[in-house]
Amino acid sequence: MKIEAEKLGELLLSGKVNSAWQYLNEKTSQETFSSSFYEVIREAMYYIGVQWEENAITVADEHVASQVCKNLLVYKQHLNARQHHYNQKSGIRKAMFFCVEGEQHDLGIQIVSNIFEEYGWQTKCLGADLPLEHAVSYAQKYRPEIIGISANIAYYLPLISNYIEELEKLDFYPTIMVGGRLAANYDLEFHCPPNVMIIQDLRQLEDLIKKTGTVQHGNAISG
Ligand code: B12
Repeated sequence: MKIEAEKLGELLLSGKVNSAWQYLNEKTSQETFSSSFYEVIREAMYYIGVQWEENAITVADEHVASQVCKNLLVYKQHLNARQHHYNQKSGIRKAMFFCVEGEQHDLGIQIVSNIFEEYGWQTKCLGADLPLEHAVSYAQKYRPEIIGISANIAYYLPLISNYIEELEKLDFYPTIMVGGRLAANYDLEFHCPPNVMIIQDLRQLEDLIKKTGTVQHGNAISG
């Protein structure tokens, strides 16, 4: 995975969308879980993070790589939609995803939204930097079963708690799910109310979606 991630990282930094797409497909086409495709992207972006820490690249380079990633995710989403031929009528399970106000790291939440779509859910990904009042009013209108928030910078944890508190007041009791870099590296249970579902990685997420019968409103998975 390390070599693939570094190679993909370099392609992302070079801004070559087509080459990055080809390489990624080549390396993940044999995998059964579509999370493998996304995990290589995640590792490649983490490699880019290390390059930035070591001053080997600039913030502008990081932006280039992020933009290429966004293109890859949109293309993957487009292909998935064609392959799975979603039946919109049966796609009644709805989920919405976003990052809290100020949080710019939105590649992860787009990946999560893509994965839900692959399993036939109807999703809305509102991306980065969504103010609280807009998150609440959109949710009131859209009435998703699941609301997913991405947590990447520790500084935003108190804000994430505020969002959860407000979203838990919604009268249709959506399940609130939190994931992201912080969920994988910290014990987020201490920062979130007990009913919030904390997801550490994509395998856990895919397992959960497959067992959708056990996703309960406003509650943790019961197995
Ligand atoms: C790319 C990047 C940026 C881009 C973001 C572009 C974009 N549109 O996303 C830009 C250049 C804008 C940026 C800005 C900043 N960044 Co930055 N950035 C990164 C970098 C290199 C990669 C992040 C990324 O895209 N990862 C790839 C995705 C796919 O991974 P992911 O987000 O973890 O998501 C995966 C899982 O976590 C999960 N997931 C994610 N969300 C959710 C949600 C749910 C519900 C679920 C179930 C799962 C889930 O699914 C994904 C697939 O596995 C990281 C390095 C790193 N190690 O993370 C730093 C990093 C996150 N950034 C950091 C910092 C400090 C900043 C800045 C403050 C300074 C700067 N570098 O300019 C600003 C702050 C902006 C802000 N206010 O948010 C720090 C954060 C440290 C901390 N204190 O927490 C990091 C760790 C770099 C570092 N080593 O210091 N950054």
